[in-house]
Amino acid sequence: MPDVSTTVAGLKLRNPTMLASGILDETGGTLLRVFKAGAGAVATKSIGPEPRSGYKNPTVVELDGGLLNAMGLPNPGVEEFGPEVKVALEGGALVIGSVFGKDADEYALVAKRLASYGVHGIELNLSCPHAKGLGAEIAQSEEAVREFTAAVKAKVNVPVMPKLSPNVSNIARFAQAAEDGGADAVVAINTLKAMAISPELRLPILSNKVGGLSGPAIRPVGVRCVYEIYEAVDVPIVGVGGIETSRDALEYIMAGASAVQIGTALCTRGLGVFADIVAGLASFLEKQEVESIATLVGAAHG
Ligand code: RRO
Repeated sequence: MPDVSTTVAGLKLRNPTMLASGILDETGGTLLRVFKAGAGAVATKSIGPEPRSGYKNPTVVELDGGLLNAMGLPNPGVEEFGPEVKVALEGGALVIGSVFGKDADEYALVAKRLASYGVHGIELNLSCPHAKGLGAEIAQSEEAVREFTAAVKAKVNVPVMPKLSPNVSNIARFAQAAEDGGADAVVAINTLKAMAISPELRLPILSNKVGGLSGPAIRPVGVRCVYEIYEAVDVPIVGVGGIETSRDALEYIMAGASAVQIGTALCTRGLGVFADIVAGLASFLEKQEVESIATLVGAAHG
């Protein structure tokens, strides 16, 4: 049996699939359900210091190649979220707590609180494509990425993984900034800044007008970003963006990802997507007579 396990920033995952932040991840029950369905780890919805209701509807619209969303960081706040993390951890899930805030101190405070609940790692959402003062600007500043990462690293003892934005001209420089700040891994990519307009209404469909595009349409962008980051940093990469099948996952892995996250595909393929991808990876390894998934990380770099 080929070895599909992977290690990311010291975290041993039974397989390289993870639940991406933003879907089925606001309660301990759903996080645990996704883990039991086969995910190697689960990332929580991005959690801030206080409860937030998010934007008015419409917050999501289905497009040809994926989903466009502007949820507006809805979340129960870090204090309320404690019992949810506990449910997921007690059920045996490997949990990555996703964090946002308005400044480096808030990120550090929320990360510290999540770490105190026992999460195995922290993902820093430095890349929400549309929330003013809560990600969109941080994503555009290499200095902010470095500073926020360092502030969180100083407060927690679990691995810290900044999630980077594709909405920049050179994502590799942002990955280097994260590495300089002490990141243990980087996650790439968040959604692409985008808009859809209703011709009948003559208006943008989302209440926030601008949102983030996810799903198969963005996969080649994500693969390119991971490929560029792999050549620029020494830390592990978690690839995300449009992965639906084992072949999609293999593209990211060969571009340089040690693990991959799956989000939008849960809407189109259901919870079975994790087991399907893992089975496909195992069968690919067997056919190619490769012993472990780890050997394929970065294979496309020649
Ligand atoms: O909540 C959102 O609207 C959202 C977030 Br925090 C994010 O990081 N990426 C995205 O597409 N939507």
